[in-house]
Amino acid sequence: MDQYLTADDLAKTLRQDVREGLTGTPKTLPPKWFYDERGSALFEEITRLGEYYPTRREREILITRAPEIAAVTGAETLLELGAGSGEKTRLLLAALSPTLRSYVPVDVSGDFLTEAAGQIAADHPGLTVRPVVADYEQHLHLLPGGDRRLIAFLGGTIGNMAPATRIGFLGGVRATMGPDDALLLGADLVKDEERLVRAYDDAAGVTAEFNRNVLRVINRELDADFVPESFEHVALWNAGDEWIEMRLRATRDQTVRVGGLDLEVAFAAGEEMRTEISAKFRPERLEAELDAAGLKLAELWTDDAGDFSLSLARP
Ligand code: AVJ
Repeated sequence: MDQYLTADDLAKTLRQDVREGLTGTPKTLPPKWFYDERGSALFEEITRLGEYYPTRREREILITRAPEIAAVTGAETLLELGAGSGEKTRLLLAALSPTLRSYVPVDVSGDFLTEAAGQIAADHPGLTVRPVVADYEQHLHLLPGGDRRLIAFLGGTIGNMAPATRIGFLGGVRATMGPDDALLLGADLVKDEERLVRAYDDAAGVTAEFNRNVLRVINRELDADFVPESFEHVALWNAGDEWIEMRLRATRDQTVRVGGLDLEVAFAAGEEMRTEISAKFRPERLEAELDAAGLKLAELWTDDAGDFSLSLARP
C-alpha cells in the first residue's frame, strides 16, 4: 500500500481545520470530518433512504452505461478517488474487465482501504490492486501513472468542494492525465428545491445524526465537550450559489471547550455553523468548468428522471 498521508498528517489537518473553523465568523467545519466509522455507517444508511436519490440514480446510470464506458476508454487502470461504496466499484470493474489490469483505490483512510482492497483482490484474481492512502486534494501528482487510466470520482463528492477548490481540483486532475486517460465524474443536478432539501433533511433524522456526528468526532479526537443534542440540523437550498448547505444551529447559549486546542468557543442561541455545501450542477456549467480545466466533455449521461449526471471527459 502506498502511503502519502499518515495518521499524523490527518491529525494535524483536523486541528488546523477545527481551529480555523471555530474561530472564524461565521463558524464552519469542513465535511471531510464526518466520516469516522459511525459517520461512514450513517452515510451508508442515508444512501438507502427514500429521500436520498443520488446514490440510486448514479447506480442506474452506471448499470446502463458501464459497457459504453468500457468500450470508449479501454481502460487498463481504474483509479478511484475516494474509494466509495463497493457496489459502484464492482459494476465498473465487471464492465472494464476485458482490458483492466489494475485497480487503484485512493482514500484518506488506510483501514478502510485495506479492507476494501482485500475483498476486491479476492474477487478478481489477476487484477493488481494497489491501494493508495492519499488526499486527492493534495496528492494527485503522486498517484500511479500508466496508460489508459480511467480516473473515477463518483457520488457527487465534487459538490462538497467550494468553487475555487473545485476548479483547482479539476485542473490538478487534468495535469496528471495522459492523452489516453479519461475522467468519470458523478455530479448531482439542479432540481426542484423541495426534493433537494428533503434529500438532506430526511424524515427519519438520519442526516441530522450524520451532521451532528462531526461534533462527536471532534469530542473524541480533540478532547472537546460538544453536547451534540444541543445543536439542531439545518438543511437549506442556497439558490444564488446553487448548493445545499448543511448547518448545525445552537439551540441555547453555550460554551464549548476544545481541550486539544486549548480553545473555548462561545455559541449564541440560534447561531448557525456551516458543516457542508453540496453543489448541484447544470450540464452547461459542468461542461464549462471541465473546459476551463482543459478537459473536453465526451459524454454527459443522466438517469431517466434527469436527477444525476455521469460525465466522461478527456484531455
Ligand atoms: C457523499 C458528499 C456525495 O453531498 O450528497 C449526504 C454527503 N451529506 N447527505 C452529498 C451527504 C448529507 C454526500 N456526498
